[in-house]
Amino acid sequence: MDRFEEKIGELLRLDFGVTPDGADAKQLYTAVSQAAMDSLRDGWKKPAGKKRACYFSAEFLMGRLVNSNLMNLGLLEEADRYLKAHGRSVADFEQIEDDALGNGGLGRLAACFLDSAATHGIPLDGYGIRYRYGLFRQYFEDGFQRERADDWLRFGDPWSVRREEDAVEVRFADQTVRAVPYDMPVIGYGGKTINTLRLWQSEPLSAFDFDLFNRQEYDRAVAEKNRAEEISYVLYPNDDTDAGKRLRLKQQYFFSSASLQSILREYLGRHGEDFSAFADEYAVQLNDTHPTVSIPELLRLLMEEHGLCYDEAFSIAQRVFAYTNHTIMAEALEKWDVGLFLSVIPEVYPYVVMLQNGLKQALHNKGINGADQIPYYLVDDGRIHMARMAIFAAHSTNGVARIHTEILKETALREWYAVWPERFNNKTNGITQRRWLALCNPELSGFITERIGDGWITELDELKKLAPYADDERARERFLAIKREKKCQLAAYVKAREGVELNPDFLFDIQVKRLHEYKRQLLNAFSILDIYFALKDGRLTDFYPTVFLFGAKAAPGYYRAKGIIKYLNEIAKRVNGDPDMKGRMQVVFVQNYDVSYAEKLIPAADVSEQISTAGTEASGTSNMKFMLNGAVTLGTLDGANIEIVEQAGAENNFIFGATVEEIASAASTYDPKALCRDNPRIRRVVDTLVDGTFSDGGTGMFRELYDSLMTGASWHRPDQYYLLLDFESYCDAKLRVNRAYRDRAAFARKCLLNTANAGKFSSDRTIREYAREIWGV
Ligand code: GL7
Repeated sequence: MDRFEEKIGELLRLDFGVTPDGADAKQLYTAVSQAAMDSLRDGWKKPAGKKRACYFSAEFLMGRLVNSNLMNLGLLEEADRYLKAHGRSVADFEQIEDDALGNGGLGRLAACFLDSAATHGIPLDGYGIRYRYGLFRQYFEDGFQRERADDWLRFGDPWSVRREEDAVEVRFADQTVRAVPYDMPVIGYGGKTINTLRLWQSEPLSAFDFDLFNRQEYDRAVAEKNRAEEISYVLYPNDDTDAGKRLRLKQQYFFSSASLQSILREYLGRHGEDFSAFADEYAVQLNDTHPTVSIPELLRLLMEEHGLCYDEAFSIAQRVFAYTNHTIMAEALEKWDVGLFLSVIPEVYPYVVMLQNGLKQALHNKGINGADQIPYYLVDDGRIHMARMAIFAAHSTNGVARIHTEILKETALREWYAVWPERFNNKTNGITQRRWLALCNPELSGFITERIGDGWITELDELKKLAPYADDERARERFLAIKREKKCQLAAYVKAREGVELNPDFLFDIQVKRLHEYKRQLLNAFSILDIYFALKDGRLTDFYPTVFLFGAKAAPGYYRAKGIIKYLNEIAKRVNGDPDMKGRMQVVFVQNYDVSYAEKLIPAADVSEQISTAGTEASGTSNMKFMLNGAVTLGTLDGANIEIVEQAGAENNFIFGATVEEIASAASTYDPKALCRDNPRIRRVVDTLVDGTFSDGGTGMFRELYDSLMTGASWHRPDQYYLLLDFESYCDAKLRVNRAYRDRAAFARKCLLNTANAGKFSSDRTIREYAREIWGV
């Protein structure tokens, strides 16, 4: 027995008083995790004298850490062997909750970046918030979404270390709190580099007011504590929308200020008050506008506490900060009401004004009279525009897929691009193949490694060598057998979680992502109904049996998104309850889609639904995960889909719908009412929202959805995501995939070519581009 196993036994004995055979899953999880932590303690130190990059992000959607950490440390097999010897396995850790401190793509991207940087020896640390409650847990009640708190800490947090000595104070107008960091090791594959994810927890300056307590004023005694803890209490469940709330601004300032203070403290320890090397030692990437208040805060710290003048401070800030834009959706670009800002962090506001003046001067120097042009105001109409501030004060602004960056330059941010074109650059997103292939699909990983070796685990471009196997009959058969195996595993999981039976011989067509109008789950619903009616009417006779799977959380306040969930659940009830559909078609909406569910769903997919309105999905990242696991994309020319098809070949995917240009030119003539009137297929499916086919339980949700398509809300046009414009081409494409699936060998070839060409979409490639082109590390 080696050191690791000994340590597990010892921890079980000392912490829980149990033997390995008597321990439950949670105790084993804790002991195995702590033993692994123990093994890396020596390697977890910041090497001196190197520039470090800091990823400031309000979200890190890490998912379950135990398996990935054990894998990266090279302990996964040993742990599993140990557990098996005691009648258990790492699969038992599935009951341990995910670490869901993020909403969706933006937070998961941050997690993939940390994994990639550590794997490739890039010094990158994450800085964020240790939310007490992560993204809500979802369940359905009569087809309606319900939410529960995500109490992720109830299994303990063996992967974090509280660093009392590094606590700092953060000051607001109405309170001062202690920010206490919890550090998590970010372990690169092979365990050579260990970076840090530092998450801040908000606490009161003094735990408890004993004076009040003694006077029996219990409520007031704990009130202060509660008010402090409130700041890091819960993640805002909004995805691609701006919360615009006071508490949200507090959260942003809280972690921005704490992170900057922590970096400054480190730097001062090495250099004293000489700031000349600061920008050579730190780069800070702002993940969306959420941490942008870091810019005036750094100015404040440098000027007020260290006596620098504005020009010196600004020059440092500009060299340190870089900004990533993740969306062009107007409703997601953060703007803070000046009054609110002043009431929360009045001490920071003067620095916003200085930046505004600095901008005016900079524009003047370029011969532009910014004062005449609204887009150049940082403070405009009583609101502070955080994206504008980031573009002006940072040296780099990047989009997250080629088309997204083009849209930023040509449309969304064109005035800024005109002034500072050199600041704009693209960094197409990526995903880590360690979690999204090696860990979630050991069967396909084994298949690949047998044929081309395991170099792909750290250099995904190696997958190119797999391409010739797409023409090898035996390889294709093996691939199909693995896909079936993954479907069986998913079926068992779905049976246990949802109580629904899936048939592994069906085509698996999957759309999993946050529920949002622009992602067009409603269009998918319409196409399913269209097929359903065609099957019922006997118009469609050669349909290959298909299960349409959905997973999506709706922001709790997003009424329409919740209506779409209810509608899909009604469709599922109808289709699955119809004896005519037995063996032909099934619709399943799984509950509480999260990282761990994704790890089961994605490897089992034949078809990846990526159907956003062209120009709306900045990049998407699940599209890359499906591709890597050998699914074909049924999608629009939007976000990274464009680059996926470019890599894997249009002939191996199923592209449909209007392009960005076509959407733009349809804008003035598009008439959903007329389409409904003139096209009986469209009319029939859309009418199910209002003709009594389905019940929304008397909520009026379906009528509201109908109206959103036909008349629009007062502030925008009807069907602003052009569902009905793309309806026919989408349905055609869906049937094209379905027919293609009958020729299993030809379909397997397409799937394999998708996997073989996924190399570009490794977050290893992305993070190296950030490191080289933005941070200089
Ligand atoms: C997002 C984009 O919507 C998504 O397309 C992108 O892949 C992701 C990561 O860059 O960022 N922007 C955003 O606000 N959220 C996203 O997922 C929540």
